[in-house]
Amino acid sequence: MNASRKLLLALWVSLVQAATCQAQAPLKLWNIHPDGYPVSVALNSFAEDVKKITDSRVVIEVFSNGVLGDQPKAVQMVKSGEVEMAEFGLGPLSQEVKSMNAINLPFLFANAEQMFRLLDGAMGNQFKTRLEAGGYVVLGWYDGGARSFYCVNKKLTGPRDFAGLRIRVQSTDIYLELVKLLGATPVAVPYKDVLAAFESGKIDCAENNLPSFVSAGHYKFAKNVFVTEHVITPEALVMSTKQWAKIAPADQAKLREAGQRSALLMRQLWQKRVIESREIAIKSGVKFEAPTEFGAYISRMKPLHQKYWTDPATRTELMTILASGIK
Ligand code: BDP
Repeated sequence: MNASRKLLLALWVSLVQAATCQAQAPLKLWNIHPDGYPVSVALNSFAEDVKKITDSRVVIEVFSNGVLGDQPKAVQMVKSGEVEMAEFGLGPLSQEVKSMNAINLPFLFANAEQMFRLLDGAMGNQFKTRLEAGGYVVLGWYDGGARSFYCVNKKLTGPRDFAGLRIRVQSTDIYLELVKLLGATPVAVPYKDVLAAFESGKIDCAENNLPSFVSAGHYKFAKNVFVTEHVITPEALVMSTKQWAKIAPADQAKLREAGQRSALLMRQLWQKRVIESREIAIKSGVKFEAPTEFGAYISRMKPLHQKYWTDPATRTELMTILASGIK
């Protein structure tokens, strides 16, 4: 081949490459949280990381603040492949893969380390396999924090105080049951609408972790926090299984590496954010109260625990958790 032909060929190859790159639309990553929140920071860093390590073969655009829709909608969009990626709380994912309910039971873990020891090991890998079959490839386990109750005009000090309260929950079986067992009425409201529900008086209380309590503005209404830490839960960075199949195996491996790195970053940022959120809340007049003993709450949860202990879908996981000697 003479020199001018070689040059022509090289030019043609680079034109084709450029055209292919342009044709590749960025993958959409759904996120409910605002900029600066640990999840958002970790997702942006994930997107940058992926672009770099795949030489821009995989480009991700993060859509924060739930601009693509609320969580129930996002779950469906990821499953169908309409949105390629998302960072979800465990609730919707355990509706898909029943065995995941095991790690979302109330008063199971004392801290996130216990939970991550299991999730970063064989149990987490098994959940990943099942979730993949259900439509979600897990790229990293994020921290969903320790969730506690908070109310407007009502100070909770003991189990009896829950009677008759309307408490916002995610539309997930465990949360609905948990609130009922406390003697209150669960009201399922999407996360984005909780603030308005407080404002309009539709709910008396909600439950969440401290960073969400503050970043979503709930602390401006609900001035009484009851630190039950009833659920310590993970979240997950996931990719639609349908879209995953379109990624070359070498790049899939890179996405997994970057996902894990982003999860570790998120978990670090989380600790700091919890402390900062508590300070912001205290400064604005929020009062924190903690139960003096948990026996009464745990015994109220018996039917919930019994249900999942006898369910074959969760029994093995619960036995593994018990055998891991977490307490
Ligand atoms: C936040 C979680 C988010 C949930 C939300 C909720 O990060 O995934 O959707 O709570 O309560 O803490 O709905």
